[in-house]
Amino acid sequence: HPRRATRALLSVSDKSGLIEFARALSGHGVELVSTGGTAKAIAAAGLKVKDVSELTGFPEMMDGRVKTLHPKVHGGLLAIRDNAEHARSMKDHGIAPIDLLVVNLYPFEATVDKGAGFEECIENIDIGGPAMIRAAAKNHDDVAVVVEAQDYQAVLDELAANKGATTLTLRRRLAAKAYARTAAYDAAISNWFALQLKTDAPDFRAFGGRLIQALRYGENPHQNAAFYRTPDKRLGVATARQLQGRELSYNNINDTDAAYECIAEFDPARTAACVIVKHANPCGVAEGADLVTAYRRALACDSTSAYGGIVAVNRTLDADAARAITEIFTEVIIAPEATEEAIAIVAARRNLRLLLAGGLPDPRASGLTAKTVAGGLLVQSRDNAVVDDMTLKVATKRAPTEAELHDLKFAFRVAKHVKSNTIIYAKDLATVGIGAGQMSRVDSARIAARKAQDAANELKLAEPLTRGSVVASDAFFPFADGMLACIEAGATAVIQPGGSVRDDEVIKAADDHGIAMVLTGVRHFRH
Ligand code: 93A
Repeated sequence: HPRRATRALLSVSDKSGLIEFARALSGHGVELVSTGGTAKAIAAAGLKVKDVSELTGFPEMMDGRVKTLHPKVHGGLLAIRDNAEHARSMKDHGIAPIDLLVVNLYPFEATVDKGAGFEECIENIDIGGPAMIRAAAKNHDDVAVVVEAQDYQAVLDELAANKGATTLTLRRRLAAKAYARTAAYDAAISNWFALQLKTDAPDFRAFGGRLIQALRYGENPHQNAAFYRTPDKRLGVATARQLQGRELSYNNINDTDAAYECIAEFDPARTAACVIVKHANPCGVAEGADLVTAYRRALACDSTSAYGGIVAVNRTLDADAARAITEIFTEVIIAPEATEEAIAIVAARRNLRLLLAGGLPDPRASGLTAKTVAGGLLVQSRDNAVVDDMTLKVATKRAPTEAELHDLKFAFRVAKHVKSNTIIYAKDLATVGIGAGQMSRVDSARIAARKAQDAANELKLAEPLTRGSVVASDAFFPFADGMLACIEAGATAVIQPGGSVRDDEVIKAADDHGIAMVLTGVRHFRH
């Protein structure tokens, strides 16, 4: 499929490298056709060039808005060369083939970046350029399309190597690039346009996202914010349907994401489960025979913090669960689906947001997460490690009982979704104490135990539920002290990654107290 380049149409805003390229094309016997400014530049260099208005029989008009939008141009780009009917149309209408298209677009992005006003940005939306690029790329069997100066040399190399012809391989590569360019160009226009409606929203085009909505404010009222959707189709807060309630805030979205990512760890075919999140950390997580039981058990862990929280469930939200959840002030409910009855119950709380995600995301799926740092972006693969896939190693003399093992896995599953340093006490597949975000693991262990004591006082229990619980730590215990604090709170079994230089010391302390300890070999830091 080599194709001789006999006629080239050049129409470029960025004229760097143009003259050298045009001269080399001329040298290969390629006829040059060009739009106004480009033709002028080529002619000024002493090269022969035909003006596109000579080709179309129409002047460029309306401030250049209409210059190449003509069948003589688009027919020349789109005609299939070895199609008899296309050839006849070309002959009937005097359309000459264009074998090489060289276009770079009006500098829309640069115009926005330099802070130009509305009208100037609009005027820099290229119409004819993308139309020609898309036409030539569609017809890449016969036409080569170049959208940036970096590719001039590759074309010249091929013409030199193939007696003035291009190969299909190069034309396909150029076509793929051409569509990437027009897609990015239109994305830039649509993002800019959306932001015109809310001018103080930050522009995060760098993330390649599409604006979902400009938010009222960010983490605090003096910060501007916007919500973008990325090409990642993961089910969750960005893809969910909001059935009712007030507009989501920045913090709502962040917290709802934390809740839904955590609940996705609980396979709905195995168990019902509920997660309550406050300030991006779970404050109660529980499994149960049904959603309402799971919710009540999750709530019991820390009912004080649950006020104004985000509730996520892993099965279709039913009426009983909806009724229980709406008993206290809740900001958001997110579920895969909801029954008509549950939707009606939630509707009585007009401000409460109800989001239906359509399903649960796969906790094992790969994907990227990003976090900004000053002047940069930190990108990493998602933490998609799941405790069920880990090889658990018993490190102590005593192995955990079956009940302890179930609770240990439950606690480690939750620990993945709590900010480090994380200590989770669990009993009967419910959290009974959560220690989050402390700079010292010992503090997390103590805070979680104290919160369990508070819950016991509120529920008028004789002793905190940490008595006879199990405990999970998101990372290894650097010293025995953190684990000893857990034992003091009443934990009988421990799950942790292991790998500290003092593992021996930690394991010996566990053995001294008759504690069972399993090591996962996998860490769940979350900062
Ligand atoms: O305003 S346009 O969208 N209308 C057109 O018909 C058209 N054809 C080419 N802009 C159009 N172009 C663009 O003109 C090209 O994409 C290129 O960026 C620019 C080159 O113009 P000149 O050769 O006059 O400098």
